[in-house]
Amino acid sequence: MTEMLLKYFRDKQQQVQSKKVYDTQCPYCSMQCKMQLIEQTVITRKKYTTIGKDNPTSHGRLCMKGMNAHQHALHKDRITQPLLKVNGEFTPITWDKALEIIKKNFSAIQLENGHDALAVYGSASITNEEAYLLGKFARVALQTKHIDYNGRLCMSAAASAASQTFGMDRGLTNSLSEIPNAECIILAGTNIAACQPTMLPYFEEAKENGAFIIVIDPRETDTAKMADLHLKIKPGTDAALANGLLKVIMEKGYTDERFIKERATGFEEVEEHISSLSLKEISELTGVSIRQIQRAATIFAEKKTGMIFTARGVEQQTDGSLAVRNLLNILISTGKIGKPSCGYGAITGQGNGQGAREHGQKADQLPGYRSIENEEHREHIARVWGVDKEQLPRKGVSAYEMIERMEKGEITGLFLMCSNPIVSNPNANFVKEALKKLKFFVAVDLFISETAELADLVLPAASYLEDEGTMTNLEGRVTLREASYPAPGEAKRDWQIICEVAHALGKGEYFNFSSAEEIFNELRAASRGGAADYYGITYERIREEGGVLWPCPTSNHKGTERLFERTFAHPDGKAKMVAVPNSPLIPKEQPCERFPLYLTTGRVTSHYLTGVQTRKSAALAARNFESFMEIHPAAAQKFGIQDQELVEVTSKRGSIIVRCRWSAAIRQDTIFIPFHWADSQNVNRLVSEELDPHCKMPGFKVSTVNIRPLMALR
Ligand SMILES: Nc1nc2c(c(=O)[nH]1)N[C@H]1C(S)=C(S)[C@@H](COP(=O)(O)OP(=O)(O)OC[C@H]3O[C@@H](n4cnc5c(=O)[nH]c(N)nc54)[C@H](O)[C@@H]3O)O[C@H]1N2
Ligand SMILES: Nc1nc2c(c(=O)[nH]1)N[C@H]1C(S)=C(S)[C@@H](COP(=O)(O)OP(=O)(O)OC[C@H]3O[C@@H](n4cnc5c(=O)[nH]c(N)nc54)[C@H](O)[C@@H]3O)O[C@H]1N2
Ligand code: SF4
Ligand SMILES: [Mo]
Repeated sequence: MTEMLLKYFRDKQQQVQSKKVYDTQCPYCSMQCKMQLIEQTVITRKKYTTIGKDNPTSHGRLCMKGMNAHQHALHKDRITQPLLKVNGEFTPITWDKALEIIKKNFSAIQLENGHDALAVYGSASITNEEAYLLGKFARVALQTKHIDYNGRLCMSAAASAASQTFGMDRGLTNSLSEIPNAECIILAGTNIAACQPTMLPYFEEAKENGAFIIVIDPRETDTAKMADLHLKIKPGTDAALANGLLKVIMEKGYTDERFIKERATGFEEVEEHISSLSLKEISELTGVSIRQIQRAATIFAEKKTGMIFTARGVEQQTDGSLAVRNLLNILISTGKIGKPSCGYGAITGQGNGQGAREHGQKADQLPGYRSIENEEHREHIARVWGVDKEQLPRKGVSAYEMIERMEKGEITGLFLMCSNPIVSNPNANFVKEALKKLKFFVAVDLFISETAELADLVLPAASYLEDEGTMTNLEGRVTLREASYPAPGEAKRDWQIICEVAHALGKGEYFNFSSAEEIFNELRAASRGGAADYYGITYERIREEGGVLWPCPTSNHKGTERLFERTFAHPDGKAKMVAVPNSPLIPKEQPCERFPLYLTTGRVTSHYLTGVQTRKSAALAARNFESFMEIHPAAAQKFGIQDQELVEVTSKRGSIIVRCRWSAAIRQDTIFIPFHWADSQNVNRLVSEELDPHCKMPGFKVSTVNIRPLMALR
């Protein structure tokens, strides 16, 4: 090799060695995998790679979304300045100007239409500090009762079920490390292989140890492929299937009498109700054979240890909270809770789906999982905040109900942080029209999302690479996302934005924070003594221990791995069982002549939620660049639809156009469409706006539709 070439390679090596490493956590799901962004500078070009980092939950694993997350954060479309809409076009303005405009418009709206005319719509993708601060911002800076968040569409059914049955809602009652020793595992409406890929090894290990896995899903997903028994249920009938399982358990004498007597109330009512039901009817209703119901119930009951996991398949139903409660009835009846490898897991969705549902973003909630209608709770929080208890607003309404109030003109101003409701809410055409009616709308986002497009003012936020704070993962483990990458342009951290708006509104004295840690220390005090008690958790401890599982009431408390070992969290210490009807009082849509098929919706591995982030990631978008409809070939043929053909899908509420994908994995009476795409591919244009009366969760998983080949339209 010539001297020149050698010199070239030596120089090149040196250039590559100018390398920076940034710690963070994945911006996507509830596993909150720890990761590092490696920035290599080669001459003037920067090259990025994301690698996993060891931690007690995902042990260094990453899935394809995590590995490519930096592609959206570093994307050229990130907004870098506040943008004001002038004559229909976004124009960059200064932060000072933006804050002045917010003050002027928010004050005018509240003067004219009252305090509650302003709404705040938050998110479970922001940190605990930000979720906490947003709740405080609504109650103290805006003094409005109208605050809710995207977690309403996600965790509300499971949260309501666990709170009612156990007296407390932490997604997993046991730590993940107990899964490998469970002898039977029921996975109901959860597609872990696609949605929490780095959690899958826990179940694979259980299987290697001989566990019997039962999957309940209308589709044979990659998760269902792992099952020993797949119950290919008719959408929306999980409550009835759980009744069937309970019937077998009760009639075969598999109940744990002692556990029920000592630890639960309501068993007799459930038993009486179950004895009035017919297994044959349940089998017809659910599409699951009597033999399969018997087999599933017998195996679950006979094994010494067993766990049940649910996710949105069971929960995003107009009877989702009761369906979950009925699955919890099974755990209690068989005494499989509060013991090693026995318990429940509502598999949390968003990165901070757990923490963001505990500290006051919900319409009826104050920090520490307190109630805004409870006088003692109000007093505690008023004291921490230094305000008069009487000044704290009362409870507001859920996310979709706030949108209904926008449509009615009762809510005329909106502060939206980290969500894309015109793609993620049901009945999307209505949602878009409602948001258009607002007098003044501020959106805080990384990008001009489909919803931000409608805003009067868009504020640029920092991403997961740039914003430090705590995130509570699906185990209930409070983790610390270290993040030091510089935010682009004038983008600010969400907590800074909240503080600055509060200052502009003259409420600065309650929002004097100069770091996320300072906010966390106030959150700790606010949560103290509440159901979700973080008081004993500090940044220092999280750094040392790699995360702390709540409840953790004091600094020498080690955190709580397994819940309910001796008592449940209700005042009498007992779990509350409840009799659940096979079908809800307000019936779900049923296939008819006009709309002959069930539509169910959900996710694919390569995209995240409304796709604003993952559609900007070249590596992820390449895997699925457009939406699709999964349909059984036999059903497709009945409708004259070829594989890969474009189809129009229509419901009572609207229609969309997507490509057809034949797949024998799905039931013949059901089609599946993911919700990661917008506009003419936005499946929520079709989805019913009916809500679960207990928790206000929309029924995303059951609507009815008609389909036809697009060619036939010509
Ligand atoms: N790749 C990816 N991962 C994600 C997300 C993402 O968007 N993409 N989002 C994150 C978030 S916020 C969430 S909430 C979770 C969601 O995680 P999951 O709830 O696991 O995901 P879904 O695809 O919505 O639904 C799960 C399964 O429910 C099934 N299902 C549909 N209807 C019914 C029914 O009536 N009964 C039963 N038993 N099953 C039914 C579907 O076929 C699907 O396989 O994933 C998180 N992880
Ligand atoms: N049909 C159907 N609809 C569903 C579901 C379903 O299964 N079926 N699932 C529901 C569920 S479980 C969920 S969780 C919801 C989610 O629904 P959304 O909350 O609407 O979804 P996202 O795509 O996460 O929207 C987040 C927005 O915030 C921006 N963003 C990302 N990070 C940050 C940040 O750090 N700060 C700020 N300020 N902005 C940021 C993103 O660019 C994006 O525009 O959708 C629900 N909708
Ligand atoms: S999407 Fe979830 S499983 Fe995948 S890397 Fe991110 S946090 Fe981990
Ligand atoms: Mo979610």
